[in-house]
Amino acid sequence: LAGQKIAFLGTGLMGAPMARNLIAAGHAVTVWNRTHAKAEALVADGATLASTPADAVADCTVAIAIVSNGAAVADLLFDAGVAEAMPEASVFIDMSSVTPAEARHHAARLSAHGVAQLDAPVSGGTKGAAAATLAIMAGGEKSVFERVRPVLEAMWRPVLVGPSGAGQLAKLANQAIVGVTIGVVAEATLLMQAGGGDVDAFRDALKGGFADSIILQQHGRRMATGDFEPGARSSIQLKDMINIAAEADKLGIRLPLASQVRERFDALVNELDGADLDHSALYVELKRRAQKH
Ligand code: NA7
Repeated sequence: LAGQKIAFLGTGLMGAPMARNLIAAGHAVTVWNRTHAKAEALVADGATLASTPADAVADCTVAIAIVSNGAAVADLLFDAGVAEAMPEASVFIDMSSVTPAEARHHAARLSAHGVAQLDAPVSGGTKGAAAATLAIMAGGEKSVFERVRPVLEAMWRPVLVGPSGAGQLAKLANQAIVGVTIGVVAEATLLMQAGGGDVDAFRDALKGGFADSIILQQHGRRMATGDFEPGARSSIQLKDMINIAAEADKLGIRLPLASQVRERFDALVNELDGADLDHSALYVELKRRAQKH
């Protein structure tokens, strides 16, 4: 299935390296981004530039979007005319993180245009996107999933987790683990620092133990060095934490740990001006909280 005509909408922090990997896998990739310069940068890698999202998808077999949230996806699909312009029997893969309800709603509206949707949000951050080692959680029909699986494999490991919306539910569960883990890695780092321990040696010592994780190593390192250049923005982690709370509410369950962490991300974004800092900057908010007066 190499050589698909792929339209790629949204070449932000995640989208740009993902589009590069699709080109490297031998697909013909047409790119569009709201801020045009970010899409233009991919022409040197072999992408074709489209001037509107509708133009980008006009003769595609598969369209992929990875934009900020569900409202941005709806803008593209229904205001910018993507749903209308998608060829009959093409597949729209939404790799953005949106709510399960939004995913199901978009899928239903697209099917009226003869277009199938797969929700396929990812985990692995910009490093995973660049290295083509993204975990991909897909929701939709099995036949559609099988059709586009080779395309997704250019980005790593797609797994079908259920019907439409299930990929987004898995992503929310994933983000609960990410958010809470970042929080506890920050608290562990603060504990070590308060007691005069060497935090770099600490992370090294924990390698391979029960508490080891990519978050301990990658995000913990950022906390130690104060490097909060965004790999994943705090504003986006906050969106996920809000969506987790809303979904839990809808399902009638309480998630007290995720809810604590949502409040801390809210403070980071809205009190400390941290929207565009990496989500590991939760450390800064927790450090502020750690000071006893
Ligand atoms: P970024 O780097 O903030 O990228 C967000 C992208 O979404 C970027 O291309 C934006 O265009 C685009 N965007 C945002 N709003 C719109 C609207 N209304 N219409 C069209 N395009 C829009 O985030 P990431 O790459 O880290 O994350 C993207 C998704 O992956 C997100 O759902 C995460 O949760 C997971 P811009 O360049 O600002 O013009």
